[in-house]
Amino acid sequence: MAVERTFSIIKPDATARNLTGAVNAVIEKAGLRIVAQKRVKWTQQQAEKFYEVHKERPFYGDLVKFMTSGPIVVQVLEGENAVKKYREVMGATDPAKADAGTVRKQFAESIERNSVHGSDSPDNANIEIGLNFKPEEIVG
Ligand code: FUP
Repeated sequence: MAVERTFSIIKPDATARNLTGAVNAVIEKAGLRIVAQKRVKWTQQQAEKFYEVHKERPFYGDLVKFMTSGPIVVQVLEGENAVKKYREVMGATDPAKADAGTVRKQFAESIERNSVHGSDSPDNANIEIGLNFKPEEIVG
């Protein structure tokens, strides 16, 4: 398996509780390298575009509101099988269903305020990285 990249977000519930470093420690302990990282605040338009796939879902409006409610940390993670590995590190979307030791089990407040995002496929990782980083911002 070749080295792969995935896109990660540390969400507003986590930045608000000063958990950026704690989440990063879990990421790095799992063997993923943070090869790009910046703290930003998304506009409504950025959040709507990022979550476009969920546009018809009942939680879409609240999700966009939450994701623009405070600072987020966007990241590119690199490693063997990075997409799948980071999904495992994050745990299930609903923290009540997440395995012990995962980021969401340890830190998430609810299914919406669930601390982190990670791409669900290599194709989506490329799209999401492209929406949030210029190539020169990624230093592997
Ligand atoms: P995940 O890939 O685990 O982040 O989960 P999804 O792509 O299914 O959902 C994306 C985001 O939508 C979640 F992180 C939080 C939000 N969401 C809700 O707020 N309510 C739901 O019932 C499902 C998802």
